[in-house]
Amino acid sequence: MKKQVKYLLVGAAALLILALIILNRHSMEGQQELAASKQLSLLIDGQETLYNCREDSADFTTFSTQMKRKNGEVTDKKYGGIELWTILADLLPNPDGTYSVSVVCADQYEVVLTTDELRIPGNIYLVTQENGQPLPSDSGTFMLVITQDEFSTRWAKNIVQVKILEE
Ligand SMILES: Nc1nc2c(c(=O)[nH]1)N[C@H]1C(S)=C(S)[C@@H](COP(=O)(O)O)O[C@H]1N2
Ligand SMILES: [Mo]
Repeated sequence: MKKQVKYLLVGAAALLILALIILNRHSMEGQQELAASKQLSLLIDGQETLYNCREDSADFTTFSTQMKRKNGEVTDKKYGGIELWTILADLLPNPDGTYSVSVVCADQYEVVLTTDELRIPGNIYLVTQENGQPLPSDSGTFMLVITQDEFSTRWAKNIVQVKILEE
């Protein structure tokens, strides 16, 4: 009798462990899917929207530009991304309005953009690829690339949120 109870307990414990393993595997798959789907938090006039970046979108383009550090180093770069204004214009309540756009990074680095410069074609991109590969880890999932600035100081790496406020 006592032996049977023991077997039952061992069996129940084994089932519990199996259930936990399966549950854990599912939640890990969920996190991997989130990372792979490349979501970015947009705060538009105080309201949060999750933007789902699709690299198979027709708006996704590859382009070449130069990274110009303030120390004089110039590096040729090839990125893949979507023009930030293409993304925002679709989501803004008033696409013809004037907004202040602030790009916030994981290290609290913050870059401010005007609607005028965002509207210049081929100027400001939200990039997710370098040389056809995901960005190097220090650049994060999303990075800002500005092709018409004198230096690459505002190429925000590791973007965590874009805050947009109508002026
Ligand atoms: N998040 C974040 N992005 C950043 C910076 C930073 O300190 N933090 N530095 C900027 C500067 S000054 C330059 S020149 C470019 C390239 O930086 P790197 O020299 O580290 O490659 O990234 C820009 N983006
Ligand atoms: Mo820099």
